[in-house]
Amino acid sequence: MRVSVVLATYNEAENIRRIIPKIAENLDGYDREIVIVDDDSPDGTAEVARRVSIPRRDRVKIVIRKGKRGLTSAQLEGIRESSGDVIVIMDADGQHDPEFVPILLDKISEGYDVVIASRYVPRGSPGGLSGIYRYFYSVGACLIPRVLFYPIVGNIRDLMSGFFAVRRDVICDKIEPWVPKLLLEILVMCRPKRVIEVPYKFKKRRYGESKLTSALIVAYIKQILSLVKRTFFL
Ligand SMILES: Nc1nc2c(ncn2[C@@H]2O[C@H](COP(=O)(O)OP(=O)(O)O)[C@@H](O)[C@H]2O)c(=O)[nH]1
Ligand SMILES: [Mg+2]
Repeated sequence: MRVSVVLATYNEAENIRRIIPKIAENLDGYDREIVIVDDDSPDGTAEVARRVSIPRRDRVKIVIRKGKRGLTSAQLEGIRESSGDVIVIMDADGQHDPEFVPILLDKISEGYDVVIASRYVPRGSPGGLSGIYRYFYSVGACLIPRVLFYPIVGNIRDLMSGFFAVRRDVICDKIEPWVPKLLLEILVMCRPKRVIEVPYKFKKRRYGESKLTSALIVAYIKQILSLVKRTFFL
């Protein structure tokens, strides 16, 4: 099994400096690469990534996109640029713990197509979400697609997770790059058969700021509407 860890970054210089060695350490022994897709961050994230990757240059690929923004489109670009048969999607800001990646990969080895680090199953926790408002947004935002797409996603609780492992062969071409939530798109549009959640305790962002804005909330509502249209009306 070859593993590609895909990290989309925007202004994560301090975080990327720490996470690259940690991922490398935790995936020691795996056939793996790290693919970073940076949208030309003004804080020099890509340069920092390049510097900390020098000792492991052959296994870190840095893609810099100019004049483009957007998390999912960056992640899709990373997937296209990667070569693993298993992809791990995670954030670079410290909220997703590299120590958890081998746990996700163990489940892939057991035969699952998608393994989700889940905040909303027993022993999982959304602890690192900044504030009660974020918490309700996240819970509410999960509930809507759970109800709408119940026949497709069944009992999966954390449809909004940004931390998961997926086999490349289940990623289909029906994913829209403008949507904010890649996992939801994969689950609803690509319909992987074997999906499992593993409890995960969400961490606090280490440095820098969240990019969650009201524009992203609007984009999320648009994603749900678009999924409804593509699922039930096309
Ligand atoms: N390349 C790229 N990465 C992004 C963009 N927006 C967010 N990210 C990255 O996506 C990850 C999650 O973003 P974050 O702001 O922490 O979202 P939150 O956890 O929902 O608050 C981080 O690694 C960000 O640097 C973007 O427009 N382009
Ligand atoms: Mg974050």
